[in-house]
Amino acid sequence: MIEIKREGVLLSKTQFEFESEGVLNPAVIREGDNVHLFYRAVQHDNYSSIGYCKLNGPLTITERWAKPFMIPDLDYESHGIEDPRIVKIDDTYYMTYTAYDGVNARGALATSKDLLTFEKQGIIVSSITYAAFVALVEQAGKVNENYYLNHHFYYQESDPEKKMILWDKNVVFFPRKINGKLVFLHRIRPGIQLVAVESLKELTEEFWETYFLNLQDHIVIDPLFAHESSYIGSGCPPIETEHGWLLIYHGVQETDGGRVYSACAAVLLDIDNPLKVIARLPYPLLGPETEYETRGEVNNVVFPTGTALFDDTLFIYYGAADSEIACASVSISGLLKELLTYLSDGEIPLL
Ligand code: BMA
Repeated sequence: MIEIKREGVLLSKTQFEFESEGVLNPAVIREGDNVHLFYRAVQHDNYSSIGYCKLNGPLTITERWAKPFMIPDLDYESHGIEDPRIVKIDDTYYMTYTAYDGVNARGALATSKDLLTFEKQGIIVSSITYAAFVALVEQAGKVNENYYLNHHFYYQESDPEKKMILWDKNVVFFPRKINGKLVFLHRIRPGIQLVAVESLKELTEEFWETYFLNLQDHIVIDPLFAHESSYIGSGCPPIETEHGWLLIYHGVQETDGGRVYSACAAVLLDIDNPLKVIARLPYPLLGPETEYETRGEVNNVVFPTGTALFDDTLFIYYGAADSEIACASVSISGLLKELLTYLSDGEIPLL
């Protein structure tokens, strides 16, 4: 088993109204000696904005804003903006987040050239209804049946009008183009899927219809192990390594005591074809164990959303029990070595 070190809680809620209920799930980007954290700040009524703080090195806070960095100000995000992730591709920062309007939760994008001013680019996932999605996926019939059986609930039980839009969250870009294409992961329960396009303008509803008809070709991973048996979601932006893309994601298990976000497993994806899984860790990298991970706004949650690499040490930042932001560190070479002992079928170690 790989050893992971808890660095403890980094950020807690404050008296400021915008983050009075919790701070969690930060987008993380390292620039020189600094690490920027754009985090989900929750106020009364589960209404989220994005807060900001700056670290010197991986763990020392040197700046923290007393007001939100980004607020929800558009219709599609009227009940909050949640769970940001960030990468830099060429000279542009891509910040993705979940736009929540009180009913629908969909992946949205904002871009920036300087990390200070962001321009919202809108929803980048489909706005298909559950009913239409299920009809397409069922018709194709080649995917894990949880893609359609579980989803029947949303429109049969809760939405007789069949108007509810498919929840598609955890949109996470790869930090560079792959074969000339922008590539991002997204999550339609229960698995993690991948989109590769030359331009985001390609993402029309016609595009998504074809995509859903061939959904099996776009799934990177589905739940496999006990600790992720309910569903999984892309977590931190993939990290480029000599062995492939290292992906830290979250896995959810339904237990007698409720849902456990026994997060942080890892998977290695082929560098040119990230749909190809090279290796996958069969146990959680970090499950909820400490008081701050097991007790909070939502108990038993470790929700990793960003990393920063300092020499060989990978710092993983995560939401702990939907209340605080904590950090854990691991040797990246050690983690890769461990991962390569769990190769997917037919792979040969590159060591
Ligand atoms: C997800 C999101 C996250 C949260 C997680 C665990 O659906 O709402 O912000 O951390 O659930 O409660």
